[in-house]
Amino acid sequence: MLKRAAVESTAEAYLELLAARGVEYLFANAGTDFAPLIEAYAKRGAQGQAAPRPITVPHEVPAVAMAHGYAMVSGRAQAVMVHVIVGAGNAVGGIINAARANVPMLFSAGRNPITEAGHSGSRDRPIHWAQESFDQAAMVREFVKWDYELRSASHLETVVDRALTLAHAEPQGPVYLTLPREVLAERQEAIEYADPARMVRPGGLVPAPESLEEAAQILTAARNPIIIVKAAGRDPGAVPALAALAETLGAPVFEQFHTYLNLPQDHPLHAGFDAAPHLDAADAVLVVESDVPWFPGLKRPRPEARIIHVGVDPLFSRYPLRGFPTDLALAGTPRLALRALADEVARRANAGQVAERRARWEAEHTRVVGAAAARANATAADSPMDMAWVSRCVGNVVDDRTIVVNEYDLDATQACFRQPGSYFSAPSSGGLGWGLGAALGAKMAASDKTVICCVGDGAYIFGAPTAAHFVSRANSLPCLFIIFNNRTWNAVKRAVQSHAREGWAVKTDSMPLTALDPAPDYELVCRASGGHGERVEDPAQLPATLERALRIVREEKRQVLLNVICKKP
Ligand SMILES: Cc1ncc(C[n+]2csc(CCOP(=O)(O)OP(=O)(O)O)c2C)c(N)n1
Ligand SMILES: [Mg+2]
Repeated sequence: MLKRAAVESTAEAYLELLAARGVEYLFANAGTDFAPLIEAYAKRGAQGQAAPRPITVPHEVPAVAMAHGYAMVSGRAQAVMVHVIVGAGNAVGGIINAARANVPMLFSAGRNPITEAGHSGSRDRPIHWAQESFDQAAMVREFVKWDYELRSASHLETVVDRALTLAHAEPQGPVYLTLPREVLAERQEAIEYADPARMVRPGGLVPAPESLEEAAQILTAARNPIIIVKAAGRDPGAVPALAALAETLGAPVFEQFHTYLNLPQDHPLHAGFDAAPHLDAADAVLVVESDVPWFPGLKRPRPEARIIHVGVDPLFSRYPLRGFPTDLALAGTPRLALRALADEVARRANAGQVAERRARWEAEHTRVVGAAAARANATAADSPMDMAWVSRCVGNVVDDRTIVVNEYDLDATQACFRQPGSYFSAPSSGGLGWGLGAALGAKMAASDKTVICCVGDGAYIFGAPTAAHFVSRANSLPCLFIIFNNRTWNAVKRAVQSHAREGWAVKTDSMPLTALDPAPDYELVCRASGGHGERVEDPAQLPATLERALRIVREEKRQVLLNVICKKP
């Protein structure tokens, strides 16, 4: 059906169309390039017309991370707009994260006025010369699936629909649209567009039947098949499919470097988070949505082990170098591919063998769970606190209505995540500063859930905390922020220790460029935006403090920050 809507400008037509296409939010960090858009928002606000809700995010790092967090929970791409090349510069790390995590996003930036005079919107500030670049999209082109510049209102619908369709098509990821000010400012009378859209993303993909048969043959012929998974749970529907496959095969599942919940942690075939000790014994390895299933330089499967990769892009074609052996690659939507593979396996599996393996791996599950608990309990009285103990205490307050966003220091082995879509950790691209914004975006997408954001002290600073706490208060997004404060960039310190085990830095106990001392009173940063903030030093008090913090978040609907003082490594 063709819909016609009266609008005053291209900017307004853009808002009309984004709303019609289901884009609920525009996370924005504005500049002079926004003038026509802000004018259009004001007009539509005054007249009660639909538009994506504008969210002011006063730093690009949390702005992009919020869109990331929203999409990772809801599955729906949102719009982000930043100020020309300088805003895009601040946002690039977040775009890299979204690209590597396959999170859909409509990333956009204003483009400096093109003309020096003669148009409404022509240049009228010194920045309009200095902020032009030869190729604005070049800055992010390697990390977006598509980029384009809106050149005229006449192709607005095609451009917006293509942007959103491509972002949502697998492998999902960010797209980039630049919006020149003259184009946004152009006067219009109306926009006509198809409603609903006539451009849709492709449906799910199932691997070819002969590939599924071959994979099932390899897996059922193996005596000791194992499954390594990292990010299948990006689609919550893949979680039961993976469980079905593991059960049919009697194979263990290792969540290796996992960024999503892939299998409930209390599933008896959940064998923990480290497959390395089991690689020698494995004669078939099924690698599911996993860019890095092991480190070849440290520990790899035996050369004769058969290796199968499953994923929407099992070759990770955007990675320059990735040499993991691949005997078979099944390209497909994990939810469908794993289910289809489970069906093929069921036709061939030997029930006796499956039962024997299952019993063996269930015992391993019990052992792994017990060992994790013992590790944490052994440190329960340590002060400053051990991160295993902090993780255990946080894990204990997680219920089925909780989402945890983890940037670094929560040790997931100490918790028991069960619900698909309840655990998210930082993308392996590691662009720091993701956690705070991702948690706020997650809270926006799931307002009925409790969101706990676990960050290292380093990650917290990278997340532009004053901007994040501002957004939390301004938009009523109460989250519980927990800083695992070791006053150190321990990841960097550990890298030095393994680089030169007996080197100068280790021997002299001097580690320049890794300390975050003297640590700020981080709790005050949250209080400055109306939140509750506490420093926690007593390990015995932590459980009660967490309960109290959650009551404030849930009942008073205020954000809380706990600055948990941990051992300095
Ligand atoms: C934008 C960016 N800058 C620098 C790094 C390098 N880096 C990786 S981890 C890390 C330290 C993180 O510190 P913290 O959050 O305190 O966690 P910890 O290492 O102490 O566990 C740094 C600086 C990065 N990943 N991203
Ligand atoms: Mg730290």
